[in-house]
Order: sequence, then structure tokens, then C-alpha cells
Amino acid sequence: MRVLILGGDGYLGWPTAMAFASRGHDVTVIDNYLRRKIAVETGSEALLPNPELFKRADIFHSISGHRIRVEIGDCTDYGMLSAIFKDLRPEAVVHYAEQPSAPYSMINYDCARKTLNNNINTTFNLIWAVMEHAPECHIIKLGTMGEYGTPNIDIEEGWIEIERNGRKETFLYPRQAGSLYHTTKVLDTDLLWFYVRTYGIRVTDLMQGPVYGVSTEEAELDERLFPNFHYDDIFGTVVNRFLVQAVAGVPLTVYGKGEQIRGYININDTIQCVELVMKNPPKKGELRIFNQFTEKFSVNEIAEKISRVGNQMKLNVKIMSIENPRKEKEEHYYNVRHDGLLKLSLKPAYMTDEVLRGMMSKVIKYKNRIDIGKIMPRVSWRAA
Ligand code: USQ
Repeated sequence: MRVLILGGDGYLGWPTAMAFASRGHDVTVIDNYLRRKIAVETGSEALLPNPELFKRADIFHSISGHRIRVEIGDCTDYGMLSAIFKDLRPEAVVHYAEQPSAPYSMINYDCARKTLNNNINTTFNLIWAVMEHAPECHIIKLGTMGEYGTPNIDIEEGWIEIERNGRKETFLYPRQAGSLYHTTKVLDTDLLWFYVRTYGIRVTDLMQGPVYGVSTEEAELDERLFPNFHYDDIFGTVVNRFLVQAVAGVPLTVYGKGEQIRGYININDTIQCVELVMKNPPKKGELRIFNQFTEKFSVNEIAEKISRVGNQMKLNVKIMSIENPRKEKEEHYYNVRHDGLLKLSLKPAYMTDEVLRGMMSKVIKYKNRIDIGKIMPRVSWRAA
């Protein structure tokens, strides 16, 4: 298929591009390097240096023989995005081009504004580029499980049927996010739903949980192709952070009581899910929503798993509860439906001790690159 990946420089965008190109798809990536710029501004660089996109595409081509077309541009610029759509007329577009950090979105006005502008304007421009130049194109949008928050009732897969005074209607499941970043994803979903029901575009919105993983099949070809693996407080997700902390000899930073439960997914399963969704598009005029994670854990459970595996590897891992910098429920009900992707035949890779050992061995290889100054949280959810 002709696929356009927005946010192709990111932790998920680049491995997706390589996987799709390897499987014979015609892949173009766009990125404006926003995450790279924020990482430098906030001192949050990834564990391994990642060459810029043209260079990575060249390395990948020379090793694998597969080409990835690269465009450097800002998707909030409609002229740029619509010209690419007009030229390429993609059959599917995968939209990862969002400022992905909840802590960054909570730093101050400028960071909040940048997050809002980037995320909403990119989604809005994408919708219009599809409507004007590729109306059959399937939009695959990365949303987040955090859109739902942690309500005290079961979380359905995107939609909820409500009966009121003898009448029924199906609505988007209520959303109440816990950071401005997560709220931009709620706004994205609302925008997509408006244009789906009004103009009949074709959309899959993936409510993804925190992703973990150091490498993917194609990244194994050369370490310069690795996903940008962050362990800092801005871009690092909790499992990746704990792996690095275990290796660095820093006690695992459990925020507050540590009973916060989330649905987690291995980076290889993210790629698998996006490909399954792309191969099985919804019909026009449908907003299809999947809850994209494979297993749920509390932060304490993750800390215990990583410390057990780390200790088996003679790392002497300690766990430390620190004051929670976020405003979130530290104990809550969490029962989430997530069978949609399994019905599309997703084969999950679970967070086994063996998987954790493999990831930890990779991190150990780069132990001397770890900067422990990047580990403690710097951003609080309280207004400055
Ligand atoms: N946490 C700790 N200690 C840490 C880091 C995090 O206890 O050192 C806790 C957080 O307080 C939270 C949970 O671990 O309760 C998950 O935090 P996270 O930083 O792994 O994930 P989050 O900030 O929610 O965001 C990440 C991605 C985001 C994605 C989201 C999915 O950065 O792009 O949308 O995961 S979800 O969490 O389901 O909303």
C-alpha cells in the first residue's frame, strides 16, 4: 500500500516505517523534528544518538535494500501537507505527529500552547488534506488510553450505549484526561468524529497505553536504526525508565502509592496493531476505535517485575516511592475492554521475565551513556 507516516522520526514512527517498508509497502515519512528540539531544550536526549531521518533512511536502504521516502516539514503548515497529499495520494496515513509528552505539556504556558497548536492543528490539517486530495484514504490515528482517564466504571472500546427514559443512543465513551497532552488527544477524537459523521471520512482511532521496548526486528540490523529510547522524566515511559534506573543503580521512581494501573504494550505489538488495522480498514463514514494494549499492571507490579529480573542479573535493584508530581488517582478501579484488536488476530508479546531480561541486556550495553541527572521528575502538575 501507499502509506504516509506523520511523525516518522519518533519512537514509534521510525520503527513502523522500517517494518512497513520491509513488508513491501511504499512508505513516505514526514517529520518536523519537534521532539528532537524539545529534547535538546529540556535536556532529555535519548539513550542512543539517532541520526536524522535522511541518514537513517540511507542506512536502512544500504542494509535492507528497502527505500523510505523522507520529507522534512511541519504538518501544521497546510500548504506543505496538502502538496504531499496531492502528489502522493496515500491509501493509508498513520498519524503519530503529536507532541507526546504529558509532563512537557504541563511545564508552562509556552509548552502547553505548543502542544495544543501542534497536536490539534496537525489533526485538523490531516483531515482536510484527506478530504481534498485522497477521500478514500484511511486515517490511522494514535490516540491514548489516557483519554478515558480512570473512571469508576468499566471502560468500553471507544463507545458506550446509554439508555435514558426508555430511549437508547450510542455515544463516544466519556473522556476526562489527566494532562493537557492527553486532552489534546480527546480534542483530536472529537474533531475526527465530527468529520467522519459529517463528511464520511474513514478513521481508526487507537487508544494506546504506555509503550515499552528498546528495539524492533529491523532496528536489530544496525544500532543507528534503534527507536529513540528515552528514559528521562519528559519523554521516557515508565517501563523504559525503570529498566534504565535498574541498570544505573538508581532506585525505581514509583510515583506516590504506585497503585496507578495502565494498559501496556510492547513496541513490536504497536507495529503489529497498526499493520492489522491498515490491512482491515473501516468503511467510509466509520470512526472505529480500538483500545490498544495487551496487559494491565500497576506501577508497583512493574517495579517488582523489573527489580526481580534485575536482581537475577545481579543488579541490586531498589524501589523507592517518591512524591507524585502528577495529579492522578493513585488507587482506582480499572476494567477495560480491549478485544477488538485480538479479533483482528493480534498475537501479543507479553511482558515476561525473558522479554524484560532481553531489554535489560540491551540497556546494559549502553550503561556508560546513562545520565542519572535526567531521571528525577522536574515537572509538577501544580501551576507555577
Ligand atoms: N510513573 C511512575 N514513575 C515514573 C514514571 C511514571 O510511577 O518514573 C507512573 C505515572 O505517574 C503514571 C504511569 O506511571 O501513573 C504511566 O506513566 P508514563 O509516563 O509511562 O505514561 P504517560 O505519561 O501517561 O504517557 C505515556 C506516553 C503517552 C501515551 C500514554 C498512554 O508518553 O504518549 O499516550 O503513555 S496512557 O498512559 O495510557 O495514557
